[in-house]
Amino acid sequence: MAKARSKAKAKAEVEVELFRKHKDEKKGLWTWQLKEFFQILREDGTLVDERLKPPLRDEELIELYRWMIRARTYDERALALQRQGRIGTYAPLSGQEAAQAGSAYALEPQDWLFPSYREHLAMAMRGLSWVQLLMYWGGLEDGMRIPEGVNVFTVSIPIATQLLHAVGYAWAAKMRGDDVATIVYFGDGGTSEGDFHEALNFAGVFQTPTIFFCQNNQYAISVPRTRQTRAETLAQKAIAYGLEGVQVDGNDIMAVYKVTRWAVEKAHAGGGPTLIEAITYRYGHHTTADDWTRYRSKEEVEEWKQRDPLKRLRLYLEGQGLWDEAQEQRAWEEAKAEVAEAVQEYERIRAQERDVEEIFKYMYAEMPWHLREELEDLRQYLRERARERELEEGEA
Ligand SMILES: Cc1ncc(C[n+]2csc(CCOP(=O)(O)OP(=O)(O)O)c2C)c(N)n1
Ligand SMILES: [Mg+2]
Repeated sequence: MAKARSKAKAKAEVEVELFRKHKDEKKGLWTWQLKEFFQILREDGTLVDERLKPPLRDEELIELYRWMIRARTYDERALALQRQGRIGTYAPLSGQEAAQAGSAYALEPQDWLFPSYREHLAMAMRGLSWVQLLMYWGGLEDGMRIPEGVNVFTVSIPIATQLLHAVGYAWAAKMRGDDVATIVYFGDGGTSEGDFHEALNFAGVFQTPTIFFCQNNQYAISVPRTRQTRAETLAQKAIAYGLEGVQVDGNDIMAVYKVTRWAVEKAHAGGGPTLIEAITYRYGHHTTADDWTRYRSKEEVEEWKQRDPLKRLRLYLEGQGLWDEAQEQRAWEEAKAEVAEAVQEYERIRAQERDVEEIFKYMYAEMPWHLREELEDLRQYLRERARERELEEGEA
């Protein structure tokens, strides 16, 4: 075990050297950690430097590409379901597939993932089904009853609260001597929350095995990144807390995987936390309750689509002779069928009779007295309403 760890550490050091050397040609020693933008796979599907390619097998790259296709398919379908009133509010992820797939794939099986509300792909890759995700967005409480063995926490709607959960879990694991790291996802806007600073500070002091994964998608609803902070990068915020911070091309799955893998290996080897800023973009609305045309130009969105994470990996795979048009078509068809099946199953579950107890029952192992009281109040209210309705109908 110790040997494996020191080997992993040595490997991580080599990789760090590679990043530095690669970047040092232009700027100083610290720049790759602070300001430089780490990229391996260019927009046109070629590699910046052959030596930077992460140790992923061809089949793994294909599988990652398939995951991104599934996610985009799910995203488009979920958006349509919301417009048809078949699920509630929905937060689209399109554009951020590489950031999520590359980072989630870098984890060890025993690691834990703490999502915000946009991490459908990262959650699915860690074992949560599309059906459960649809249940959550459809307002069914048990959508977030995470199955045993799926190391994913529940969705966090309050911005940045999940960072503290991830640090707390990692700290507990460290105290228990468990070989577990945590990864937590948040946005550019999340870095302005007090919770972000508390979490990074605590993680630095107690050297918790935590990967802070910021998907900088340029906006917090309508607020652009430039209004979030005067700092040149979000990654550099790590410095104040004594952590390492890396800025990576979030639309480049190879770079995201490599940097996250380095941070995961470091965390498991006792090297403490890392802040990763993944530069990316959401193509769609913040949520279905938003309208991006009010604060972004069509040109801006089109420009980002030139850096599309799927297109880039597809070009690479085609260039390597690993992928062709027929496989492409089949992959989209398979994804469509998979998502359609999930939608069908979700609607079957949604049509079932449900009890209001569900609203209260999943927060605690045993329902505390105040929730029991609220549940009784609600039942009482519903009984009264039903009686009133009967009377009204009787009179009519
Ligand atoms: C504590 C808190 N304050 C405000 C909100 C309302 N709110 C929801 S999403 C959001 C913007 C978050 O932006 P960012 O962190 O960049 O994440 P993104 O949605 O872009 O992924 C805000 C302000 C909230 N959910 N929680
Ligand atoms: Mg954002």
